Amino acid sequence: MSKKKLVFSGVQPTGNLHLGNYLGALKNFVSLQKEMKCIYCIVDLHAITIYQKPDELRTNVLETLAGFLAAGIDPDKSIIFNQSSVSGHTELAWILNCVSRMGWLNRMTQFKDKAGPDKEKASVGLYIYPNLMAADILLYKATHVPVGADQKQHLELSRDIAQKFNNDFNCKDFFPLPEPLISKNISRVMSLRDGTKKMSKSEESDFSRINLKDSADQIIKKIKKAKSDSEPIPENPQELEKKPEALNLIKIYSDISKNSFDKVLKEMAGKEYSFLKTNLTEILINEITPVGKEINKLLADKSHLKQILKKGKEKANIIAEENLKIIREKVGLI
Ligand code: AQP
Repeated sequence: MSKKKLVFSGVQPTGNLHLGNYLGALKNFVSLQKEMKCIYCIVDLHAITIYQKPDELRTNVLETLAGFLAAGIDPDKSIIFNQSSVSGHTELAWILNCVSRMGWLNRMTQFKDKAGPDKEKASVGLYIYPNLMAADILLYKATHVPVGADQKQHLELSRDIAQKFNNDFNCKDFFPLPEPLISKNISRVMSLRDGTKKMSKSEESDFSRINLKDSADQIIKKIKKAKSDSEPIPENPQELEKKPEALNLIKIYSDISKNSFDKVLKEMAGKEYSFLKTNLTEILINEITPVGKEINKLLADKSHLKQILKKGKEKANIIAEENLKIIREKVGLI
């Protein structure tokens, strides 16, 4: 098996990037650039599994790219491109559709969440999305995939598909079994309004999330309105487990301030949530508003952004075509 480590991860261009994407994925993407070769993809084909207005999709691809760059992903170190520009993703996805099993897809909880109560009305693309995700990763024979905890199940499926391909086509170790890299401190940032739901771009209320482009004023208002608790902050972490919104705020504070959860809880115990909120607002403004300003600055030069995507596509395509040539041979395609 190739021992070369390679990172692949993707983000959907479905709207403003938020604190969940930033802490759960982007910060990890940035730090991994120091250790390994990385490929970061704007997964527009995943986005269209739910209808997107074409003009908005085009805008969102560039917004997402600007978010990557503003967070610190360096196009000279990492390959950055949009998924639909490398056709190997869809070709391999078809091959993997024929390897993956219906029973495996039926277990995917994200489909159940996103399809809602009337599954008959969901697109077929939404159902087979995890096979495309497996293709994204395996096309480059990536070994490591930084994701938020919400994507863990899809990554396990990618491993199952890789394993079955290797068995079916008698090529032990051809596809590496990709490993998830999940942020230890905060793997799932929750909604500011409902601590049982993850922070998400598609949640209707903008007060449920901190967007990377939020102004200091918006951050102040959102944290002020964020659900917490009427009683002081408890000392005991088990007490906090019963208060998911409060727990979420403390975890966010701990992650951004780079202090352990236990240390933060010790410091905050017995204090009112307003104390935590004041401190949290301050570090959020310091961390997030420079990223937002940089996104806006980058968006002012769209041709520069398109050039980065073009260069990234060319680099990605070379690796994809090399691997696909072997994959086609293994499957028996002439
Ligand atoms: N709340 C979150 N906490 C931690 N990590 C998160 N990620 C997303 N939300 C959170 C991680 O960000 C990466 C990119 O996610 P995505 O935008 O491609 O897809 P998603 O998980 O479907 O994100 P959203 O915000 O919920 O988008 P919509 O609303 O459009 O479906 C992934 O690594 C993800 O784990």
